[in-house]
Amino acid sequence: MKITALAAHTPEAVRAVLAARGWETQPAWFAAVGIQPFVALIEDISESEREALVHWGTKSGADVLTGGSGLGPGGGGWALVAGSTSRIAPLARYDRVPAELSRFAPELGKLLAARAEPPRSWPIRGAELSLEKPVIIGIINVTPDSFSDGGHLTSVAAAIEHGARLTAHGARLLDVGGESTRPGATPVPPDEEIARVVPVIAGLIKRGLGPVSVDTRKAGVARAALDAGAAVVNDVSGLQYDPGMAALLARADAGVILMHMRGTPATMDDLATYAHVAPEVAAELAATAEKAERAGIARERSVIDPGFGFAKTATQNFRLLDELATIVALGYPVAVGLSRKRFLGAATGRAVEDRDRATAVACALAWERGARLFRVHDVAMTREALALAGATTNPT
Ligand code: PMM
Repeated sequence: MKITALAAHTPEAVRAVLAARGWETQPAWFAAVGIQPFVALIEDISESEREALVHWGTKSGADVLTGGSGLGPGGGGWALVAGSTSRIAPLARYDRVPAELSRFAPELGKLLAARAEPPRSWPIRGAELSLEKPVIIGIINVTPDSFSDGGHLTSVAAAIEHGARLTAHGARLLDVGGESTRPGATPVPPDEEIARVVPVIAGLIKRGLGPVSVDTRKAGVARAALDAGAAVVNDVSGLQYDPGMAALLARADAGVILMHMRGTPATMDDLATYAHVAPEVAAELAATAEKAERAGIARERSVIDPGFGFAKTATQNFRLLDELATIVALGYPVAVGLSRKRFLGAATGRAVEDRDRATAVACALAWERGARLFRVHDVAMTREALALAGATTNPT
């Protein structure tokens, strides 16, 4: 007799075992995916829903842990439902569960569908970026005060040259920003921001570089950037800062990056209060993405970003990176901005100008947890780390 404990974090191990024993490709894959663990936290449920879940768990072989009062607006109770995906899946079907549990079916169905069919591409203006391979977004900050490279790109020509270098190193999108959003940074008037970013965007496009993204919270700046040829708007405020942004983006055919933050760069450090950071950021990002869709921005155009360093302490950033799958589970492509951030210095002891190795490793960890877009300063180093991560997790 021989017993082997297989790797459980990927369906690949089970698939390989079944394939080697003569299973057809598709059934082997479905069986392997069905065995993958699925854990859902269900909140605001009633006492009777809790009881019905416990009963269902006993019958179906899923683990169900519950607690809470069963009082309050939605019920106030909670349940953790855990087990293999195939055991949990019937809970997402009206026709397979008792009536008391049918309220959970639509939301669970969405989560299971998102996991089974993650987005494979991202439509932006004039292009469709495949997410099968990492999308590296090269940073071009044209600000006198950005925290990590501020002041280096003082002329339009230097910024365009920088864009050419990032493209040569493997960037698939160039993100041009004219306003620093580091903690405590002072806002830049829209005219000044436009004067900084538009000549660079126009210059990059004239040189055949890009596609180009504009990093702005302001609708007026986004409009000027789109007029200059930008294909993506990267709004670090997640449509919170400028009430005109959602309507502008609904009219444009651009890609949109919706980042999570609380407050503004001036106030965000005081708002880093979470009982459990990943589910709370996920819930706030889901609300932002729904707001975008309600405003008329096509769902498939939205990428979400948990906003590392924005209204998060170092410890919260580490938890968020480790639990990034909670954000990925929402079903949108996930972008991460880890480059040179302070929490990387907290782990490595390295100064801001010496954090590109830590950035590359953090991006590889994020890829493994499901992130597909990586906003970085040093494209070449991150590209190597992601080539390795991609070759490991996508062996075909
Ligand atoms: N971080 C910064 C600026 N823009 N955009 C997205 N989508 N995600 C981020 O994490 C993010 C961002 C701050 O970093 P910088 O000053 O080095 O550009």
